[in-house]
Amino acid sequence: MQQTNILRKHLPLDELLQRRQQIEDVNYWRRINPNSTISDFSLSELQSAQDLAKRELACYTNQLREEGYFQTPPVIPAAMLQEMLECIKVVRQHGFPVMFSLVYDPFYAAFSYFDSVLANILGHEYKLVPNFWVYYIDPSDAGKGFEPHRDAEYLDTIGADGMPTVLTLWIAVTDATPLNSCMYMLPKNRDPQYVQAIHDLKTGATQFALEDIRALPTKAGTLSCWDQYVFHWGSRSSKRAPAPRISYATYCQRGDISPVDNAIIDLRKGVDFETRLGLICKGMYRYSYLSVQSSEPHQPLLSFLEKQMATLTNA
Ligand SMILES: O=C(O)CCC(=O)C(=O)O
Ligand SMILES: [Fe+2]
Repeated sequence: MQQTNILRKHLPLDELLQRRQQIEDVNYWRRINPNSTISDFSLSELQSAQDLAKRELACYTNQLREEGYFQTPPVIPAAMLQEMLECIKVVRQHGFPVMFSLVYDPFYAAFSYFDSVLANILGHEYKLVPNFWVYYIDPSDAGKGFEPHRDAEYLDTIGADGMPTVLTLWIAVTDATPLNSCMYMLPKNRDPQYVQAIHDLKTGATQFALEDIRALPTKAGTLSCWDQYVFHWGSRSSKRAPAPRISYATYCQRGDISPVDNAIIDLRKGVDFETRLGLICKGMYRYSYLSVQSSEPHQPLLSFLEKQMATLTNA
C-alpha cells in the first residue's frame, strides 16, 4: 500500500522484542489456546471444501472484469469462524497484536473453501503473496478501517484478457456492516482514473461521483476480492455497532507469472509455524515500517522481524 497509508498503522512493536521467546515457541501458542491447532496444514488435506457452482464462478469473472471486484456468499463454516474468533480473543487477552492469531490453523484451512474461486480466476497454480493483515475494528466512534486507497503495490497486473493476475483477498470473520465498518468500493467502470492507475501507482481518485460509491456489507465467512487498482476503503465504525468488525486480508497471484513480491507461499505445500511467524512479522514490518525504520533504538526489533521474515523467501 502507498506510503501515506503505511504510517497510519501503529503497533506496540517494542514490547514484542521482550516477548520473543514466547513468540518463537510453538508450544507457548498451543498452551494458551488448546482449542485450536498449529500444524503444517496443507490445502490438499481438506476434502470437504465446497465447490461453488460454475454459474457463480462465471458471474465473479464478469464482475471482476467489469467492476474490479466480486464477493462470494458465506462459505466458511460457522464452527471454523468461531474457532478464529477464539484465537483472536486469546491472542488479545495475552497482550499480542491480533496479527498473531495467524499462527493458528483455521486462518489457512479457510482457504480450501475459496480454492475453486481462486483457481478459476488465477489458475490452479495460484500462490499466496504473504502481505497479511488482520483487522479488528472496535465498535466505537474511534474505530475505522483502512483509509481510502488503491492497493497499488504492483504495476501492470491486468492481463491481456482484462483479468487481474494479482487479487486482494479479504475474508470477513464477523459480519461487516455500514455500522461496524464495512468495505466501500468505487467500481472500476465508474472511476475515470482507474486505467491510469494500472501504469502509475500514485494515481489518486479525485474525479468520481459520490453516488458511484458502493457499500459492501458482508456476512461472516464471505470472501471479497479486488484487483490492485480499484479505489476502496474500510469505513468508520460506531458506538452503536453491536460487535467489532474482524477480517483478514492478503494477496494472491497467478502461479505462471514471476513472483510479484519477494515472498510466495504455496498452500498445497503447507504453511508451517516458522512460515506463519515470517508472514506475521512481514505484515507488521511493512505496515509499520515508516514509524520504526532505521532509528537506532529500533534496530534490535527490526533485526528480529527481519530474522522471522527470512523464512519466507524460500517458502
Ligand atoms: O479492512 C479494511 O479496512 C481495509 C482493507 C483493505 O483495504 C485491503 O485489504 O486491501
Ligand atoms: Fe486495500
